[in-house]
Amino acid sequence: MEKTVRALRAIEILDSRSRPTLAVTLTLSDGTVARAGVPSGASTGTRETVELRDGDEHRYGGAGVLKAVGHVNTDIADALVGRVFTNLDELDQALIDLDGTVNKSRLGANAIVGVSIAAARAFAWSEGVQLWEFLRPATTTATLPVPHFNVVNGGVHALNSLDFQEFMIAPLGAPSMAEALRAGSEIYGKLRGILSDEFSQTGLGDEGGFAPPIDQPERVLRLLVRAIEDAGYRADRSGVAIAMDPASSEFYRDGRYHVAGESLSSVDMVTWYEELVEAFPVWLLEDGLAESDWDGWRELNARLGDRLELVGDDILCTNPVIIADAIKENIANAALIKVNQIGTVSETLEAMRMCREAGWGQFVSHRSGETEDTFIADLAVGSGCGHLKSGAPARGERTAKYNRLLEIEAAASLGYGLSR
Ligand code: 2PG
Ligand code: MG
Repeated sequence: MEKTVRALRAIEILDSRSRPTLAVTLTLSDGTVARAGVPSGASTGTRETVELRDGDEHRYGGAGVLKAVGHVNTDIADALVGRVFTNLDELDQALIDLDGTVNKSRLGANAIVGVSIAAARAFAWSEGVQLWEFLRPATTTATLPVPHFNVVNGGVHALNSLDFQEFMIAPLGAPSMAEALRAGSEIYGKLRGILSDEFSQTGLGDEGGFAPPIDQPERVLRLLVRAIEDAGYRADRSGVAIAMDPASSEFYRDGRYHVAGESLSSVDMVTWYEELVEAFPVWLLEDGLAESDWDGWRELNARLGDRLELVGDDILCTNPVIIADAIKENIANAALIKVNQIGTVSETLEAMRMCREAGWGQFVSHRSGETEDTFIADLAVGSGCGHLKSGAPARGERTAKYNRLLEIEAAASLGYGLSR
């Protein structure tokens, strides 16, 4: 496969939180045109690659991305246009070399990831295959992932006083993607009713989940179990289970976790999680401890690793170098996978390969700031990783991914779910 880039162009658009981001369009010499929208996070790991923002307070409070747009349209276009690539790795390596920094801070990881995603899509289409087929490593079986619907939002994603950032429902026992989506939507609807009976006001968070005025995680978990059962599903791993992302780096200060009105040590946190897992059908815990608390993570994995999927997000940043350390140190059993944390599709696939070979889970994820781009749906299918989170079963930028999964399901006969 030889591909020549004929044109590359970026513009500044808005993401789902009304902040600027990039849309990138890449054209190949065979006429294939592909576009990518760049996601952006709020609860970011300190070792994520650098998202370049203009810092001009007169535009979007400094959050403009015209510099990153300029880098795509000048430096990157100059380096790629007219050049022949035989695979995506080569193109991604050209981007990494051109940037020349370890954290993609010169050109901006937001500029680079937009080009990488657009290129992956263009290469796939130019080969006449679906994006998920193009992304599938030779050794894996493409699978429709269990959608993890984030139905209650807190932390930095919402204005309520709930410290835990995400409470997700996961139809592990659904027979298909279509039935999983139906379960998510029906439970979301029941939850809306329950919350409107209990509270005079319930806002929405950035990922489309409800943001009720609750500060105790136990109370949210009780409401979720009720909503799952009211909708006619079993609240357990054979039906609909629960996943949580406390995003605990956000409330970790001076070696303590300042959460739900208390100040807890990492050991206290692990004990609390053990109690929650006893009392509720929680099957996955992401960022249960902070990114700098490696000793805490080791303890967490030793005590809960055989009962829970323990996913590292802020602590791993989809970074193959950090993931290699984490595997060696045995501090978790799964990694969150966000393409813009590391900045290219090829490095993301490498991070996923390392996890797969170590027997670790890979949980593909959106960001709190999203566009209508559906790349992650194809990534989750092609990698066969079995699960994906893309927010609530509501709001266009979230449902775009779930609807793309329905499209894939309708067109190809693939299995659904986690094999583990
Ligand atoms: C997370 C993500 C996505 P953000 O913490 O997992 O849900 O949030 O994009 O704000 O980092
Ligand atoms: Mg997270």
